[in-house]
Amino acid sequence: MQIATHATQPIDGQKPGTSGLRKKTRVFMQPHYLENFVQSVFDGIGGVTGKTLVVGGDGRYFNDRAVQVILRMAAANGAAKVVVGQDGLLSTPAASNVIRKRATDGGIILSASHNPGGPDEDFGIKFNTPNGGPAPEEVTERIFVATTALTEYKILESTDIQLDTLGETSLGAMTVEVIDAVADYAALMADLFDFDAIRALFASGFTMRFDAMHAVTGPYAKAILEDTLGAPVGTVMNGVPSPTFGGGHPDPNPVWAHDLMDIMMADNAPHFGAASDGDGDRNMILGRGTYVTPSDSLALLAAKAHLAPGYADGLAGVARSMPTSAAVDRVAEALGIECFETPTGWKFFGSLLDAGRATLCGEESAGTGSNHVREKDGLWAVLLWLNILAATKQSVAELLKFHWAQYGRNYYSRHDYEGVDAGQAADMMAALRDKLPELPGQTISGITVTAADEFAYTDPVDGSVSSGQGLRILFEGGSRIVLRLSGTGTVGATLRVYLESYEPDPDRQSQDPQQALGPVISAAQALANITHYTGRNVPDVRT
Ligand code: VG1
Ligand code: CO
Repeated sequence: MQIATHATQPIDGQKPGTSGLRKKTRVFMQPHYLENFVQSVFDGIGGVTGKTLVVGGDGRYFNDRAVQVILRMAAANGAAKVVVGQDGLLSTPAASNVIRKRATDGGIILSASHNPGGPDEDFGIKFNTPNGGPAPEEVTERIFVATTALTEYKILESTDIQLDTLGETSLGAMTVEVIDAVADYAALMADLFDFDAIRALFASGFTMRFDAMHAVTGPYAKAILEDTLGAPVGTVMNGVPSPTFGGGHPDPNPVWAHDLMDIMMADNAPHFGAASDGDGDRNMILGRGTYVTPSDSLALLAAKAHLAPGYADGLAGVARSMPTSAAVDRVAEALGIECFETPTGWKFFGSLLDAGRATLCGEESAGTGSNHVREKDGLWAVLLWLNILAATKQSVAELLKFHWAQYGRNYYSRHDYEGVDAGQAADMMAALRDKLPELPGQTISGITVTAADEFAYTDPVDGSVSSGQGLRILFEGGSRIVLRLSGTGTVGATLRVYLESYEPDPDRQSQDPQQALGPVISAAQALANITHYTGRNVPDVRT
């Protein structure tokens, strides 16, 4: 087999965003596009000579082709070994686990996560460092710099490598090991949770529905929930991964997981419902007739995690992304543990987890996870909920109600304006940024601003600084508006408006969130002139 060195030139815009490089699939399929980026990843991490990498993806369209290219490029660049999930599949948390468990030099995950898949939809690629976590900004910056100076890439000329059979094969001088995508991950979950108690719960007639949204978690959920924990066959719906996710958005929120929502809001609903996203790192939690916001889920899990064997010693600390509601802050205060507020994106939790400062982390975008891996983990969150339900014998609705009665309720909603004009969105943010200094003391829609700033973060462990992480306006009584532009979209700009208010009175904790947030929603409109800049009267998605 020959190593071919292809001359190439830098391609514009290969800059990783919130979670890796995401583009239209057809962009990735252009000549040299994928190869350029993969070579830049290798160059950006100091080469891969003698290294061992993990590769896998969420099974979306082009996953199979991209894996073959990465294997041949790794071989040509002198890697010793690549560990790859069977058929090129690995959920993001499972990949994180394999990277850590085998003490490898990192991994490449192919996914555009919750974005739809297909030839006309989205594809993505991200590099995870040896701790199993998303590359921090310093590393993604080095990769980006490499993309801007690239002159050639190396690839081994070979036929496709068979990825459907477990075991080791050679590719040139490199070893390819095909592993069961589920086994190591399932073993880790069995270590963390009381599987006997969850088994007993299902045996007692407890029912649930897990919507894998035609994405990568189907095989994981079937193996764990149905085959191991005894949930009836059919508990997992949409459980066969499809390259186009059945034509939907594999985004576990009430809008895109509406089939599951309908089931859970019906009279004879199962006791528990959950969904996960394209690459298996997000989760949506539902009870009978009850939707749990991700921010509330994080807070409740923090309050009850000690009920699971893996967290019986309690939590060292918790961390949430800045736009996530302050519900978990109240739990941390009651527990007397540290609570960190980080920029959006899982990469910012890594140093806190590595340093043992945080045990649980979460984001309002349906991401929850812990120190068991270095990614958010959808199925993990579902199993922790199941463990808590088994231990408390309470329903999801009861758990939430008692939680709010104890800590107060943080009403929360995110309004997304998708695919808006990028220039207009930037203008809107600039205009609001200019206004921030004069806002404190002003009363808007009946609520008074106490502080307004642009969020910047200094990592308490490594001292790295990240600025420009979202505009936030705080009001008296714990209400808050945050605005930021998405770093995962592939068309125009997506504006995210995060809305929050705090209600300590149990008699006022069962309002409709959109109603409870009314003053905050009108204040956001008034302050940012959203309709003017986006041309929309209403958001595209409300979660
Ligand atoms: C979104 C979410 C963020 C999440 C990121 C990756 O980013 O808001 O919380 O970490 O997606 O999630 P943005 O920049 O579009 O707001 V996933 O499941 O892609 O890996
Ligand atoms: Co994801």
